Amino acid sequence: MATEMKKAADRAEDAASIALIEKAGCDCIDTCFGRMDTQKNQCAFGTKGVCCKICHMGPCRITPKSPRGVCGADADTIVARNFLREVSGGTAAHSDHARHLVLLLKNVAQGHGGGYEIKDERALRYTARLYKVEELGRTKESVALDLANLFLGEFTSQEETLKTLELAPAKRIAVWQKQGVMPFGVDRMVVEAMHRTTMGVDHDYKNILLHALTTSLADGWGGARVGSMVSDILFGSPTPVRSSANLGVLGEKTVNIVVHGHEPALSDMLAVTVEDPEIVAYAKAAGAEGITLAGLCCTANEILMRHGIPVAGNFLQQELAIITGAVELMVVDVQCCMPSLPTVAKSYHTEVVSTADMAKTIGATHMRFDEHDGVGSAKAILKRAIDNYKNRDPKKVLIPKQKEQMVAGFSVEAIKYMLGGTYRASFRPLNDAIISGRIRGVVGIVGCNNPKAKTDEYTNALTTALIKQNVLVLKTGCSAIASGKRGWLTPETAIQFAGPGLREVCEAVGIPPILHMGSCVDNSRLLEAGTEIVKEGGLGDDLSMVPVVGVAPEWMSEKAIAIGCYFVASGVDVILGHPFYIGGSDNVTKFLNEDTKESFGASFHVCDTAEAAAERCLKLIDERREKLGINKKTERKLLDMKDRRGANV
Ligand code: BF8
Repeated sequence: MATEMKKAADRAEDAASIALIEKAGCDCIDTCFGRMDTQKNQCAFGTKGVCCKICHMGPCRITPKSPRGVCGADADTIVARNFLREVSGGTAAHSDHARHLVLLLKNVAQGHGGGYEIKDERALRYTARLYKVEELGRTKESVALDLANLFLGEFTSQEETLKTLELAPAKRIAVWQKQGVMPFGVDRMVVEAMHRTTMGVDHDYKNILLHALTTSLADGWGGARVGSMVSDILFGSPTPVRSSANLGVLGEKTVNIVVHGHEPALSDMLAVTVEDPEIVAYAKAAGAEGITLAGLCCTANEILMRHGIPVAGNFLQQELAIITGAVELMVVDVQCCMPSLPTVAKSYHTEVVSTADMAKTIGATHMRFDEHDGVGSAKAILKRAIDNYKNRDPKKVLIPKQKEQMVAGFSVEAIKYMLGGTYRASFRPLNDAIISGRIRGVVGIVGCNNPKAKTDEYTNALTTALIKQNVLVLKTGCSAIASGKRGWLTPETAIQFAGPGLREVCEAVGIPPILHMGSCVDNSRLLEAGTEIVKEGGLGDDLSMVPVVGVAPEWMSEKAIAIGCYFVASGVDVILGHPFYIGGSDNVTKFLNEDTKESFGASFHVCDTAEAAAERCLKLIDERREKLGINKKTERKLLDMKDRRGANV
């Protein structure tokens, strides 16, 4: 038993996950942690990116003895092609998510929104002005229709580059033009990526990698950015909201419904409908005290930011949520939903319900979500969960007590208001704090969990080290949830560990030193924040000059690769906790980790520990401060990994 406990404690940082990994062992449940052990001798060719199965003369594997595939492709071509396909997968995921939202906006504008509405008319009109869509004196519906049609063009445009690119600083656009990476429509870019990488087309690794960067820009300055903007219009722009995080949010005596996935249309409707008196009465009639709706992964972030719905956990807690034995129903839509969920659920009473026709899993009940009748679909799901409450077996229930308070909802607009007040909303105070050195720089920590590493450990250690060094940390995705689970997303908690300059600014403004900015799609908000800093002035005229860095410590998804690429192509250095599958090609590795510095002003870096990543972040920030001539305005110390009491962070 002692050995099992140690193993569980090595797999996750938070006590709730540890308790449930141990319970999984007792209940004989196969989880991703155990499967990681089974898979531990993972394919060395895949890891290096040198396995090619693009045609059926193969699969070919590159080794010193066989340096070319049957067609003659070398490691550079094969590694670059595999990489481009991964970037395209990530871009497609974010962008298809955005497309669904744009189509919903169009339906709402045409009067058949099925219970959805334009919740944030101010965001609609602001966005219309950004795209030069006439809005003065027009109804919100007619503005929304024009905007929706314009956004659909961002997917289908064949000959014009994306309009959303124009939201970037002028100097960055000039870099993209010079490098030839201005994307056309998202769909064209992804199709072209598949064409280029099919047998016998693009063999020049540099040309292939430039298309990877082009495709990623169609994500960050296309699909993802459009997704965040339309979400704000339809569901409301996030503003700071208090809630709680970790599996302790589940109720002992309530019907527990966990919503998991990414697209906010269904989850937002569930968040609204769960308060419907008819549904509340239905739950009480079933013997429950009420309903607890909680989120997992990025869907959690969407409804947390807009409704304060509690977060059950991040990516590696999806199976653990079911293992609590207290979840009546888990709703899944698209992305990051493990195919194992219905198998885990078989040992409990939990019903897994899939809702997107494009995302079905054997063993899950499929209840197609009909956006034309959003309320009806949401009510049907909620009632199904309530009907399942009677099947909960108290002997199988373990709800951990961990439930930390958190504040989320820091959209760029909300940060502006916090910094400058309602009438002078502006990034000026942030720019001034960076220039004076009270804030050393800004780091975006993003991305997933990965069972190759101890859940949340790297992410949280890095966050701690950075705020100690007066670095403001912006977070999205499962990385943001990691801070929430640690209890560090309130203005009162992490601030004790912040350096004096950062602390002073946060206390004056009333914000935490770690800002939860949303889901993975909302990484585009980090680019938006960087652009606001550039526009505000005093920190250079391009993103490649601002003292900002991106880090993906525990990443696992193709989406993270696309995000990393659009950050680098936008001039923001990116640190990875573990490398891409590119180690089989020195040329590809050099292109991404060195050459892009010359052409785009930023590159990838790999740091396998939080300490190394913290040091690299500070080095990169200080280099930019030096170039801006503001590095001497603050006392600089190399990273001290001890806190004020001398304890290791
Ligand atoms: O899109 S951070 S594990 S949930 S991929 Fe997935 Fe990674 Fe979480 Fe959201 Ni993003």
